[in-house]
Amino acid sequence: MNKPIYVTQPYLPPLEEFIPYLEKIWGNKVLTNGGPFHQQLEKALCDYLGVEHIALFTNGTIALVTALQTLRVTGEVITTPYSFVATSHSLLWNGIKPVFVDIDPNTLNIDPAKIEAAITPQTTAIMPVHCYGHPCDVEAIKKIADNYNLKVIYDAAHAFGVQDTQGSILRHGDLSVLSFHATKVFNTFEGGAIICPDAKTKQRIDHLKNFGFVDELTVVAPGINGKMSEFNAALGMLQLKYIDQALMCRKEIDESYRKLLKGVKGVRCVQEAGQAVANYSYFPILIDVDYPISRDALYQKLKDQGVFARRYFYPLITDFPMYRGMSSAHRDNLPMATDAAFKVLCLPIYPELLQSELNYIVDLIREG
Ligand code: T4K
Repeated sequence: MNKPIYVTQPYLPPLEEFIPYLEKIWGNKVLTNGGPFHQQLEKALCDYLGVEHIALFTNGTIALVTALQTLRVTGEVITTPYSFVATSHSLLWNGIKPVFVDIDPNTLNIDPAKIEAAITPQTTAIMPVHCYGHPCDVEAIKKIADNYNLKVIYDAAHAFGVQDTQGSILRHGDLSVLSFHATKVFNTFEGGAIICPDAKTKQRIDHLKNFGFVDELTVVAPGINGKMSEFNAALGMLQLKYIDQALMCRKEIDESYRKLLKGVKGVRCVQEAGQAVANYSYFPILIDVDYPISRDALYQKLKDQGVFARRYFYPLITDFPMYRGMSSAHRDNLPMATDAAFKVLCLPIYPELLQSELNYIVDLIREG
């Protein structure tokens, strides 16, 4: 292959279609602070995602940090080590101690059966991740949270558009947080959002993302600047027009990988976790010991041939220096997450990936 094949490539609508949006911004000179595109995108995303309230953010990480502030979470929060480091960093930014529990080896999401044993008098919340857009066991998590009076904040960075049989996966928990980063299914270059259940909570989030301002003279909390700009919101409006098409392409790629990789010894495709509507945001495979070469050797081989697969999520969050001294970070406490981190490889998946490129990738994997 002549051109490199990355793990993902952002979808961009035709440039000329963005010009009218820019002309509007240039015309009214409202660049940020909840302007018309910001308002339009909040409304459009509520409609598209089937949720009641959404607050847009400059990125998913600031949205996570603000979600914890919104619910005044303190003390200890139970979370997963098998995620992007922003999940637990958002806890440290709030002076909260992450307590890591292991994952379910099938879904690679936090294992609800392990949560109860990690609860202490300091525990105030659970922060699970819908990893790769595969829904967590939301019912089991809710039961534990209700029993122990804990808040639940879902890191739903990967879960744009995912639905269970009753509707959006984002309606679960007290809050859900999305990322609209360039590498995500739906992107606004940089961006993110908090989904919340009621108007009062949305108002608190809106204050917190705007320095805590309620009006010109009143500041009610030590808020941050987390506002999405008009440029990003306008781009979001345009991207929404193409999202169904993009999801359809991803579905076809997912199906093609599953078909072609079937029967390749030592290669396991991660199962879908029973979602009614999936978003195919990642295509993780697990490289078992009976594959002819190691996961890292395969990663390097693909790279040498211009295929930039990624080992999401290796190293585990708990292997980074700011976490590894914590007792819950010990590998003995996290055997399933450790195993997955050493086996996983996320293959390229994005709307414009060609079938010929996919065949090329699969052929390289088949060769071993
Ligand atoms: N929670 C979870 C569970 C998350 O996965 C993330 C982000 C967050 C929270 C935080 O949300 P944000 O604050 O980011 O909104 C990427 C992303 O930077 C990050 O957003 C994402 N998760 C994470 C899983 O992946 P990198 O360092 O692997 O990205 P990078 O720059 O190596 O990009 C991967 C490939 O994508 C490149 O090889 C080429 C392609 N690419 C990337 C960019 C940025 C492009 O073609 N164009 C681009 O502009 O972290």
